[in-house]
Amino acid sequence: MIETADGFKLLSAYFDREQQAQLAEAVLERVARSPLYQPAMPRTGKPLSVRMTNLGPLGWMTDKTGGYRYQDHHPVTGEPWPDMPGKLLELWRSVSGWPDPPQACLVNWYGPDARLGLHVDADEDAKDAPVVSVSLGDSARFRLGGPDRKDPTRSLRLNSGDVVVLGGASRRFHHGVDRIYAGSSTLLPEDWRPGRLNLTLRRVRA
Ligand code: MD6
Ligand code: FE
Repeated sequence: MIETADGFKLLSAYFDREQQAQLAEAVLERVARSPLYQPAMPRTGKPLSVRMTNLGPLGWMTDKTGGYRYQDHHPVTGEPWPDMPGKLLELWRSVSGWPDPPQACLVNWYGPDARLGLHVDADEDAKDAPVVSVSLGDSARFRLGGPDRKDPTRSLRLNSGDVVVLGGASRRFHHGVDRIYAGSSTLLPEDWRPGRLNLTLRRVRA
């Protein structure tokens, strides 16, 4: 486990293989009902390489016309997002240090060539609640910087079962995913390989 004074935590192998498999099954069953869609950048409409869906009362999304936002329904099906699996609520209670439950779980899907540019999670009114993330499937190279885009960054490998907490000052640090190590995990069912799932739990409303 890595813990730094700025509130960043990496809980390596937080979930064992059996727990990862149970969590993946619970998430993929929900993704079957609330399918991944291709988000797009505000204004330009440039597609992101990561595909997304959400679980819980609110979901984060972005498209050309509406920009970055939270909404209570799937943009394609129009249905409410599925509930969050109990295991994720339990994880939040154990590691967030926050009294209220998460309101959103963003499900990010990375194929072997997907990446996520350096960004700050800044679309939440609840700016002080931590963000808790879980990685499942193939490993990724995660980049963590500082509050300023120009701050130096370091890279960390995130493996299946790892949990990251961005709390305290690190809640406003830049971060992104540089690459996926395709084929590094056998956790996910074959039709989901190669690839990586990342789940991020958040408080949204203040
Ligand atoms: C990812 N994660 O690991 C992308 N954001 O695929 C994030 O963007 C992230 O891991 C906020 C807090 C933790 C995270
Ligand atoms: Fe993020």
